[in-house]
Amino acid sequence: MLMACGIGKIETHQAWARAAMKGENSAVYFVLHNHSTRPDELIGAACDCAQAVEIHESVMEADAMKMQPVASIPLDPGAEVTFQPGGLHVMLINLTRDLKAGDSINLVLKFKNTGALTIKVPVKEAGSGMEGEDHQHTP
Ligand SMILES: [Cu+2]
Repeated sequence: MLMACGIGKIETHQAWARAAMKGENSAVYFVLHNHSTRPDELIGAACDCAQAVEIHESVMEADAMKMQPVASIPLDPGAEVTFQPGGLHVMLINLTRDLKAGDSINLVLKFKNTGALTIKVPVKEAGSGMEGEDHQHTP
């Protein structure tokens, strides 16, 4: 049997969080990769840097970008799911401190089978042109 790096677990690649000030919202993006042979499911996230953390998806609706909460993300064996500006993201709601480029945060990702996975996420300035999560939530 071939030995593969990271087999049997879930990994994140290319994680980054958007720089924002205390009291604002921010978002975390990454590629989620299920290296395991078992299905799993992302069921939540947490960070001590924000009052609430939710999984969201940005969708185009009648010419306007809207965000909607996503209850969970199913991960088939080998699945890769990309969280990116304008799509899926982990929303950091009401930051309890400034997130400046060069800082890092610890994000806890909660999985149905694997349990909690803590990842270190570098904070970066958002690139121009790919904004999507800057607006406030509409009720
Ligand atoms: Cu959002």
